[in-house]
Amino acid sequence: MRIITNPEQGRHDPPFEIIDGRLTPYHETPRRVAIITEALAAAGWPAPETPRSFGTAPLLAVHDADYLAYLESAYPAWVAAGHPPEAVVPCNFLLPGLRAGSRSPQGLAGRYTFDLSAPIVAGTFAAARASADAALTGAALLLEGERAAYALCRPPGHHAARALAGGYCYLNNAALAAHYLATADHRRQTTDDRPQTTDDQPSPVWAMQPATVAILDIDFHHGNGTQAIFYERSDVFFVSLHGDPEREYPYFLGFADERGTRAGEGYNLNLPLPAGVDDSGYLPVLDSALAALASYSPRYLVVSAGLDTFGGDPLGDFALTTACYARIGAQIAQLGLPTLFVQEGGYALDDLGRNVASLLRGFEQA
Ligand code: SP5
Ligand code: ZN
Repeated sequence: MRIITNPEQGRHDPPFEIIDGRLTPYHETPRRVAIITEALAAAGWPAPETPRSFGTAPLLAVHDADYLAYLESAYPAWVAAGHPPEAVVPCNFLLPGLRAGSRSPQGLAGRYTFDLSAPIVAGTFAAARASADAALTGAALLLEGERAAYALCRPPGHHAARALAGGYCYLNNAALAAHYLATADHRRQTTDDRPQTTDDQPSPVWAMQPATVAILDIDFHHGNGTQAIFYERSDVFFVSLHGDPEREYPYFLGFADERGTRAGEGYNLNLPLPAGVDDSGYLPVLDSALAALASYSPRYLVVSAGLDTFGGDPLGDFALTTACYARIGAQIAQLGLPTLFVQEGGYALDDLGRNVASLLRGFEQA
């Protein structure tokens, strides 16, 4: 399978984060890409490809324009205001009962960020765009007929919502790819020169029958951003296995009773799991997630591939083994769908490369 990653992604390298009240070196480091790239090369995969540039239009389909403008301008505005050059990190958060008026660098950071793990440095926006381009290129490869692709994204994306950064995420790579796949037919029809429909004409068939896409999120943490982006939509089905938010980050979404609203009702499935889940506890739950996904009959599959479910991960409390990722990959392959793997979390640096290789090899050899 083809591997896509962009050297520009390395420009995002924040110095620290604050976890559980402690100042900590940043877990989501550029070394993660080097580690994965080296492991895949050692296991015989072809060299990674550099993504195409998709520009701003696909980003605007998923994220708000004012949020994108913030991501682009936040660092220079922060430094110009005399704040320390290490990183943009909010001290205050815009919570219910407070007013969104302040356009100061601190006011905007508190409005567009939901935790202390999404610092913005000079290269953050360029890196996030490069990462999004990798995911969009993977989606384009599926549209061109590839069976599968692996977008080696970082920064990751699944915690980022329409206008919120958090949890190492700025642009939601998996959501961008899923939306791109779901609207491919529509784009094909509207970018040719056939007459546009007017109000008194019936909608054309392609507008009534969008391609359906499923997102399977296997990162240890619930993909709150992806869920929120598609919560009212029926053309993208979201299913996630993750640490129960009753005890784990992101705490405020990811419960089993979140099933989607309005047109999206029934198109969101959360499977929160207890601490210590091992291979034998995880794989049957994955089976049920895949059964639900298959009954939706999607045309494409996007996998938010986090490896922080590994037993040795510093941020997760599951106990999966390297061998389990091959079985996860094989089970996913059984669906027989064009599949895009999008890299999310995974912080056990000594094992991360082997775990990714196991997942992709399991998929390819199924
Ligand atoms: C993409 C991704 O995986 N983002 C994760 C961000 C998690 N940030 C907060 C982690 C809180 C960890 N809590 C302590 C765990 C000790 N077992
Ligand atoms: Zn995670």
